[in-house]
Amino acid sequence: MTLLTKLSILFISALILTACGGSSGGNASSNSSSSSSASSSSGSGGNQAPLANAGENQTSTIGQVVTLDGSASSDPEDQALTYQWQFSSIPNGSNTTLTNANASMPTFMPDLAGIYSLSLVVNDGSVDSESDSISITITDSARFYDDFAGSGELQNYVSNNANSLPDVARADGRYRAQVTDNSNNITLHFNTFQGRLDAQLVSFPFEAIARNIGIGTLADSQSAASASGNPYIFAGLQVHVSDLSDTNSSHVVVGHRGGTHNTIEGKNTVNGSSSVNDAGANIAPNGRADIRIVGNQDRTLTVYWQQPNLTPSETDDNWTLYNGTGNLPNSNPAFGEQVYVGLITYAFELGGLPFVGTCDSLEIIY
Ligand SMILES: [Ca+2]
Ligand SMILES: [Ca+2]
Repeated sequence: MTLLTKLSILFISALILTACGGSSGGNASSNSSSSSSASSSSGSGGNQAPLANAGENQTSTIGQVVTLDGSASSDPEDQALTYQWQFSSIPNGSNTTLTNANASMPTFMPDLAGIYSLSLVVNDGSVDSESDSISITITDSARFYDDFAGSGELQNYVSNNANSLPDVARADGRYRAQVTDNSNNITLHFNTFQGRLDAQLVSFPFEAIARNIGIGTLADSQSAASASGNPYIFAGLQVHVSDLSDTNSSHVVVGHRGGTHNTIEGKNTVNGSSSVNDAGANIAPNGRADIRIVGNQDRTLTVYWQQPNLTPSETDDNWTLYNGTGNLPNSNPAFGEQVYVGLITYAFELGGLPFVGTCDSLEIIY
């Protein structure tokens, strides 16, 4: 082959590549017969490049699996896409890695607080997209803890309907809600009734533990309140939608439920309509139990209880799923990302009054 022939071939090849757009040499020869019609296309041979969509920026906490979502990526010709995710920056010292980096929805486990930046490139079988980027901001998980140390008013709570139960305080290291008046069922939590809630605003996922919570006498919160007359009197934990005027909540309370004494009651209230059941008579023989509510990533709740573990730092917990499943009756409300989680004490009508709601400590990790 003469030098002139070689130069001619190179020149002709260059013309063909230019006519095809030249962005993907691998397709140039196979599509050369249609090169004239592709000359105005941004891709090769009439094929347009796909569009990567790395999803919305997210915030989460250390130790919670983050799921990325590239499923809104697209291709003008609806060609099947492959995915290439990678970190563009992670916090100094992080050892995290992507799981399924070539899937539309890979995951990673953030191990340090900070910003995790990622890019996504998709490919339609012949052409790469431009990359799309996303930032995931990770914070330390937060912890609220109240051991009700000292005496005086509760501190650092949002109180809803505080007037319905005015006498709530810390008393020698315990929550003390004194119920002496329930006229017009003012303390009741049922259907559209909403008594007092003392709560923290937290985000899913979360875990809330109330220890030694339940009902006692005014003279001694650690003496079981009388069950004579089959009263409805309780104290426990409530999870409430972030709009406190909405009648959407779930709760788990300990006390007397009419003829079912010393029990744990579970309730879902959805748009002002309550579904309620209990865990059976005398499972909390002193009218008190430890209650644990896990708010899952999918905004459902899993409920546990145990006999009061009065020295939790020294003794292992031994949690039991509420009614074997951990589920409250029927469906819980459609909780948003944030909910209020806190303490309620309430009665139905006047039987069993006066009594106190009591609790040793409230811990919420979120
Ligand atoms: Ca395409
Ligand atoms: Ca305490």
